[in-house]
Amino acid sequence: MERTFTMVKPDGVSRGLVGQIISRLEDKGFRLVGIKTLVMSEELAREHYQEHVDKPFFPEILAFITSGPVVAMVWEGPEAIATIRKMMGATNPIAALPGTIRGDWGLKVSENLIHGSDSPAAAEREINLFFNVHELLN
Ligand code: D4T
Repeated sequence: MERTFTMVKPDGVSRGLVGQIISRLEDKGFRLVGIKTLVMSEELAREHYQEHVDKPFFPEILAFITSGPVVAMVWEGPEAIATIRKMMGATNPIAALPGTIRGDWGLKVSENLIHGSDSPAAAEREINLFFNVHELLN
């Protein structure tokens, strides 16, 4: 059993794709153990994307990710981190395979619908950044 942090980004929320994204993960068999909606502050965005703060595309990410509500979730299941990354598809939706979330619904790398933790260390850090222990199911 593994837990991972997943977030529907502002484009996915404004396009009304939250329900379909949750359905895909539920249909696969993962268990939703935490969920909340929020608008990310600049401080939270800088913390969340700490590995990207010096990249040239960071100002664009920052403006986008704080531009509207996101839906933050924690999912649980076998190999949840790698499996959900596979279901998300490649970072650039143009390269993402059909059948993946980004491959079916996205066209722009800057608006790629969903974030998912990419390692156990990232999952633990991101879960703790967005949720406290009382907001997650046992
Ligand atoms: P996230 O972190 O959002 O799950 O995306 P990935 O793990 O798939 O990809 P990433 O960390 O390399 O990129 C973080 C975030 O930045 C946006 N981005 C990325 C962008 O706007 N322009 C770019 O050139 C790249 C590489 C998209 C995702």
